[in-house]
Amino acid sequence: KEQRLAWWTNDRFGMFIHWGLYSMPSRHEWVKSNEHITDSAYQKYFDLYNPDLYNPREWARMAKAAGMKYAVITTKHHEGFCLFDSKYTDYKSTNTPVKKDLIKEWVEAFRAEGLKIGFYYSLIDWHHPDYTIDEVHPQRPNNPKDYDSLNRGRDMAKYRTYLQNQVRELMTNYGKIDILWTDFSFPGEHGKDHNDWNSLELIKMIRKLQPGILINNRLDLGEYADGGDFETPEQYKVSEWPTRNGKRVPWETCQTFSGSWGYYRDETSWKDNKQLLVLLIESVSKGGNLLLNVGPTSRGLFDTRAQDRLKGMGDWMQVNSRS
Ligand code: FUL
Repeated sequence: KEQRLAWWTNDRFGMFIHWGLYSMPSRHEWVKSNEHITDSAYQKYFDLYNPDLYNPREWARMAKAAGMKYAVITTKHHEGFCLFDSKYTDYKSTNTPVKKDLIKEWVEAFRAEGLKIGFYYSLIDWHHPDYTIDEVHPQRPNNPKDYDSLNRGRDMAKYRTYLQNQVRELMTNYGKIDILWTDFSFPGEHGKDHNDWNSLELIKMIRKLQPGILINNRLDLGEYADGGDFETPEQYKVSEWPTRNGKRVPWETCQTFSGSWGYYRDETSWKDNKQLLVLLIESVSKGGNLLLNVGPTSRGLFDTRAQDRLKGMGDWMQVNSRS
């Protein structure tokens, strides 16, 4: 495990990218859930999805100039829309006006700039007809008695096969993948745990297909032998190097510029350059990595506020980075 993690521990700084249909309304990647938008009302974003200014080489150049060494992109977020050409769904970018496997182009572009490649994959899926309604996803029913009727006809076993198939595609069709960043739903009476994802089987398959890959800790396998390669404190600064059973663990904090992960045009809570640098420096000084998120616009651009901040990081990294 330590050997697997060697490059990652050295590189320290990566770019997270949250991109999907939610970039169009531009008010949070959870917009469908937050605003209780129905499938049919959400359909317009699929029908119109056309990031005509998408140029992943430019994104990769900005990441590299910021001093980032790896990047992780949402291949599918909770909304269920796939940015890659999956055989197992029609809900994918190739069927929208853009007509492209956006992930394929992204992988080629980021690899060409020498960045390591990471895939985020949401185990949660608000669109799949077999994904059962739980305490959080797509949203908690008003009356707990409604779980049964809402979930009639939904079959998590079928959804598990779907997710396994999609992860296999991601691990097979895009060459060497350096990181898999899964995202789960919380355990609880009406929540989900590793049995819902069949995490043990999933992790076996992933390791077989991509022997060197790093996997985050969001398969809910905490106490098992292969609980994931690193911890993922989200949106907070750790006060000291996190430990498990008294031993320091590898960790990466993921953070946004402004609060939302998906593009949120009107958010005004952007961190300034100094805050972001402090975040990087404090994380590294406590043995951690920083995965800093950009939410591109629906046309495929980085907002100028994001560009300014990346530039600020780059100016500092140019003088202070170890490589
Ligand atoms: C969370 C998700 O719900 C957010 O939308 C985001 O993707 C973050 C990195 O993980 O659990």
